[in-house]
Amino acid sequence: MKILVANDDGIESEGLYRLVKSLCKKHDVIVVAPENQRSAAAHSATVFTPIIARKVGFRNLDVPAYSITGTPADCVKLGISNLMDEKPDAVFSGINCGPNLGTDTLYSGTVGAAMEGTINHIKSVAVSIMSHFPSHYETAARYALVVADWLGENDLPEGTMLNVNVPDLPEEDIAGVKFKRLGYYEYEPEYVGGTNPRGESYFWHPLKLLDPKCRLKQNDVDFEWCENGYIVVSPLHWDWTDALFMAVLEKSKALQFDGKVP
Ligand SMILES: [Mn+2]
Repeated sequence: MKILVANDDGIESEGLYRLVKSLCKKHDVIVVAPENQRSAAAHSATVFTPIIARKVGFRNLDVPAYSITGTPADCVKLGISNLMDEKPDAVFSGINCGPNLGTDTLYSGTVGAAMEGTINHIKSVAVSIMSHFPSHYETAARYALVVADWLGENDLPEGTMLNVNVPDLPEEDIAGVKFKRLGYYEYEPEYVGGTNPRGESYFWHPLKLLDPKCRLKQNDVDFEWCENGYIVVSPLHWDWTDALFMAVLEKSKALQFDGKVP
């Protein structure tokens, strides 16, 4: 397959290199990645400033690579529309340094890039490793190749991408693969504050989970399995519409409005 590889940790990221190194063994790979760290950029797009794209060498690998000033989703959109001669067969995003599970997927640039592939009708996959200081990229890289080979023979439903999280373990210690729904993460609500040297107030996200309080309410969701040594794959769809509640709203007379004064 022809695979476009993007990420949100930036062109220099080790995870991106390991993913490309694995996929290019069997597939044609092109890399388009942000020049800087763009984690938590979600699906944001650059529309009020131009995006600069620079063709760059990609370490010791003979693959075309571009470093761009845009977001992770920009990488995929620009890659498909301007940087590639033809549409890729697949988009892979990652390997993200750190998990992208549960409600964190809403903030994830790794997932945002993959979702951009999906809404362009391309089979797309986000791959993340569970540790922020990974020791075993090879496991996630190897499983990404397994998924790529599967995608060579199989389609995803229209509008659906795969979100893959891999424990930071040697291959032989992986317990198996589970297909699970997203869980709900709850963070420490308050930012850590202070005063900077110029006398201005600042607020810094503590990135601290309220744990295990919120987790106790949940059963059989993605992060539980991932923490127990399983690779977890979650199919995600771009359509956030709550169809059941839409039917409730349609029946609500109080919400009707026709512009006439009663
Ligand atoms: Mn990231």
